[in-house]
Amino acid sequence: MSKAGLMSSPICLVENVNGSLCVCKDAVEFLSRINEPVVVVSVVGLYRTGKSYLMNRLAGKQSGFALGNTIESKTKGIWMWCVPHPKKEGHTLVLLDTEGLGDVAKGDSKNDSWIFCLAVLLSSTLVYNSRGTIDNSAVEKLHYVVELTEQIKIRSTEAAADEEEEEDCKFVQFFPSFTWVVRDFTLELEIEGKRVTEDDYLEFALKLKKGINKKVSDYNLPRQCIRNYFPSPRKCFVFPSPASPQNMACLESLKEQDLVPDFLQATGRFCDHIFHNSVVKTIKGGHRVTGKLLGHLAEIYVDTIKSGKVPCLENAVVALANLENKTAVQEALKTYQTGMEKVKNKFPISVIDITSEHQKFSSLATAEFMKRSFKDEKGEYVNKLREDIDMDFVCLLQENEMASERKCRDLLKNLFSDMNKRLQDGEYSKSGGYELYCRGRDAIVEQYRREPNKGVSAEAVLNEFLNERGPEANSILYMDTKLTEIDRKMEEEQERNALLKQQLKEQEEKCIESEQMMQAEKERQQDQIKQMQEKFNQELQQQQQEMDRAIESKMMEREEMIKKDMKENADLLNEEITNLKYSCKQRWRAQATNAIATPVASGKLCPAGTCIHNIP
Ligand SMILES: Nc1nc2c(ncn2[C@@H]2O[C@H](COP(=O)(O)OP(=O)(O)OP(=O)(O)O)[C@@H](O)[C@H]2O)c(=O)[nH]1
Ligand SMILES: [Mg+2]
Repeated sequence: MSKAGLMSSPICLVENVNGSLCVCKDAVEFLSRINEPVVVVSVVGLYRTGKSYLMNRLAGKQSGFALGNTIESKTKGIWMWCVPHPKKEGHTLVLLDTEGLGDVAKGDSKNDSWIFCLAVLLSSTLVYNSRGTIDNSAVEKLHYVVELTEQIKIRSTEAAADEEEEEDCKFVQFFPSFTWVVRDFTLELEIEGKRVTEDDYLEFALKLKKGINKKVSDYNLPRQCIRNYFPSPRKCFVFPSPASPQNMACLESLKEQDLVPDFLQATGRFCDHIFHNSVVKTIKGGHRVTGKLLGHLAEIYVDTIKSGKVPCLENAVVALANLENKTAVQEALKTYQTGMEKVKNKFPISVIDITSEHQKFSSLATAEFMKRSFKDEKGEYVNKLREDIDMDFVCLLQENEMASERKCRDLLKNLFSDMNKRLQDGEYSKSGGYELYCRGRDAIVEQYRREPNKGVSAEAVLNEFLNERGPEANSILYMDTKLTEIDRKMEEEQERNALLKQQLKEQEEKCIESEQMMQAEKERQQDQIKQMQEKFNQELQQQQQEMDRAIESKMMEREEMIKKDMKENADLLNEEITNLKYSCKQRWRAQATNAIATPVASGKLCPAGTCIHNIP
């Protein structure tokens, strides 16, 4: 993590005052400086169960998140601690400690549900912390999970209008992985006389009962919800009490050697698991969340909750994408401008040189944009970048032209200075003066043409210069007594022809230049289309991974059901898997058509070679 991202102690991310949630500006400001991807681990659970203490262990610190030593709940709202990820370089570990649920003194279960819901929405790993055992009462206390379907929407209202009710199975793709931590666990890990793992213990507690009566369905409901929302493999860790009863009162100040070795060993395994297996937080579509995006995400969700609406994953992604894509355009434009600023110092340069530099830096800028942008499915932002770059390029072309004009005029002025002196001395106002004048002038034009690096206006400036000197040549011609009337007429004709030739030369040069620019523009567009295609494939791949993860977890669930002879549930899961596969295929097909067709059809990004009118 960069120095800017160092945080000596936790700060409040979401305030909870009198039941009203509010994002702390300081925390968002802090996050906005973290451009690394974040692994977000949040802890939820009943109040006074040691959540803050557990989070301090994940931070590798004895203190940090405040603990309370009374029966009153301590943590309010959601607190955040950003630390360098201990195992993944270039990643920030964001620990979210939440307000304890079920505090009777608070008596606002709706507020509890929103805290739980925010922890789910913001994290990539959700740790559920409880004390004692995972019995039925412990599972029932996790009733907040049951409410999640009403509290989170995947798709926007418009997009969901033509779809059936949101299916639980889809949440699996976007929800964090789930770890249950049991504190002060004193039992033996044995089921029906056989030694089992902690994970088996959790799965045993989440086992569904057969039957359809109310009692069975009430029993099954929270379990079914946990299974539906949080994909297998779910993890479980059981910790013994951390210290001897007499030491418990001062747990926070105890040294490692005063803690129970089994507790140290279990928390060690837990921390290792979190550090190695918690993934970077992603949003719908698979885009990796940075600290900056996490801050925006918190604001978007809390504002939605405050306005009385239900947080929607898709709306959040669209809002985030708009924010991020706007910044991506600005950053990419800066890359182009910084690159071209150096080129400007070399002005005047040829068309070939300026267009190849322009091509190079606009390709770099597009790559920069692609790195950062996401969900720019209609190419709206990539086109905005292209337009901004084009506008800059037009100005640069003008500046290059002006620099060339200045240089060429100065050059001609210098080259003609001797001749001007001779003119003033009347050296050409004599018999045979016109021939002398023409020879001198032609030699200067030749010398001018030999001069390198004159830029794009060389012939135009020469043309203008010779035109300006036309009357001067004519008056010398008429003063030359050596010439007859016929000679003069012929010379005049030649003078006109020479000027015409010069004009043609200028036009020819312009023609070549515009062909060079057309070719460069064609290559630039091909490059942009290629980069868009690559980005599209990459996003598609991310979505595929998201879907694979969901399908895999459902398959595991199904295997389990088959093993446990719960055919009905297995059939249901089978249906969900088929639905997931089908909707995934449909989505890709739609996106593929959209992504490839839209930019071309809109005429904003023309297929190579058809967009000459866009050339500045
Ligand atoms: N018995 C027991 N006590 C613990 C454990 N971990 C922490 N404590 C103590 O329990 C008390 C509450 O710990 P916290 O970490 O503040 O608990 P919390 O869940 O964050 O509490 P709230 O923020 O109020 O919800 C403190 O006195 C801790 O020292 C544990 O594993 N077992
Ligand atoms: Mg706490």
